[in-house]
Amino acid sequence: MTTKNILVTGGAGFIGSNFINYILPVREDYFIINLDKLTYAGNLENLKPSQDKKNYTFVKGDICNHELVDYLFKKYSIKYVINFAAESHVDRSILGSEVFYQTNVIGTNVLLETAKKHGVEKFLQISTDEVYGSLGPEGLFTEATPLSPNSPYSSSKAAADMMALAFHHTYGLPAVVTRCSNNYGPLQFPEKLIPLMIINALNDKNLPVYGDGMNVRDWIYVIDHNKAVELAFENGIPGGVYNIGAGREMKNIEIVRLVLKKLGKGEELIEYVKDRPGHDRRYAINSSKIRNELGWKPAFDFEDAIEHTIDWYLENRNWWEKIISGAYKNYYEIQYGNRLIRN
Ligand code: NAD
Ligand code: TDX
Repeated sequence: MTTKNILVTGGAGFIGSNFINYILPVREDYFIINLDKLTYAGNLENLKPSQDKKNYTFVKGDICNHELVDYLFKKYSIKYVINFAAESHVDRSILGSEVFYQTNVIGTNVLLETAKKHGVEKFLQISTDEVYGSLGPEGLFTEATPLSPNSPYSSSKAAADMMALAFHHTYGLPAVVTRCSNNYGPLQFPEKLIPLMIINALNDKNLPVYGDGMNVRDWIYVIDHNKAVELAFENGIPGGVYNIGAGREMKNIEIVRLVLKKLGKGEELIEYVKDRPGHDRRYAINSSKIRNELGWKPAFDFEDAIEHTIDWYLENRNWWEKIISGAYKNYYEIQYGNRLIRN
């Protein structure tokens, strides 16, 4: 068995930690070096199932630190990269964009330059459907849809995607880009719609719905995303882009009502608040390329997986109570204080 030494960045966040916990038991040929800065969104508790595994190690550090990244490539003879690391929250990018460009653009550039220098065999850039901008009521994003990002977050992700593809075009770096829709599942940081609504409802706090609540997102269970990541990493064609989506469009208000119903809470908790500036109206993904070329399809039914997700937050109060009583409190006050609540 040939071992693949893979630098996984951002592996202490929501999707990255789910990826590591999912992949290590099924891929004994992977040795994962998880490089994560442990920002507010990084949490080593997420990695409890993996932390003692022989084929796993953790390094606390910044993907923008060129020296450190180069040292890790040498030390672990890294030939593969999966770049999950990012500042990932749109609302935070609206409050302040600098760290988004730092990590998502400069950090990705450091990884690409170092990967080029060390002759990596695959560089997977984890991206998002938000790079395509916003859809009207009809149509789906395909890989040919022009990039038209609207937020500081999505513009930084679009820059990183284009850089990865430019490194393939110019230097032959075997880079692949995946663009996934909105994820949900265990271990998602409570700033994102679904965990925020679950936790507020459990605490009998108002559920802040932006604008008219009719914005649409296309939801995918995080393990389905990560299975697609595994396929794109193993079999994705260098220079290729793969959209990932489960075809489950929901209006935000439908998600909020569903959460309340499952928790047996009343709709009087819903509070319509001032809209997110520049709020994209609708995202929806055509994922036929990855389905046809790489044989991926989602395995989880939305109803079951959302129920499992809600149960996970009910059973893991300790995980999120620590978060919401810490630095997150300041962010919540700024984001949902007088500035946002009601027009
Ligand atoms: P997250 O915010 O939960 O986790 C991000 C992780 O990156 C954290 O562990 C954080 O500590 C780490 N990180 C941040 N800056 C870093 C730096 N400079 N150096 C090293 N580590 C750093 O994000 P997530 O939701 O798990 O998203 C992971 C990736 O997937 C991101 O690239 C995001 O753009 C993309 N994505 C997310 C979604 C979604 O619905 N959450 C959908 C599509 C794509
Ligand atoms: O309190 C809220 N109220 C509300 O109405 C929050 C946090 C969100 N919303 C709305 C805004 C969006 O229309 O819910 C929708 C989902 O919001 P987020 O969870 O912030 O996700 P989104 O902005 O769609 O971006 C997410 O999906 C794509 C991730 O955060 C990105 O990292 C990913 O690239």
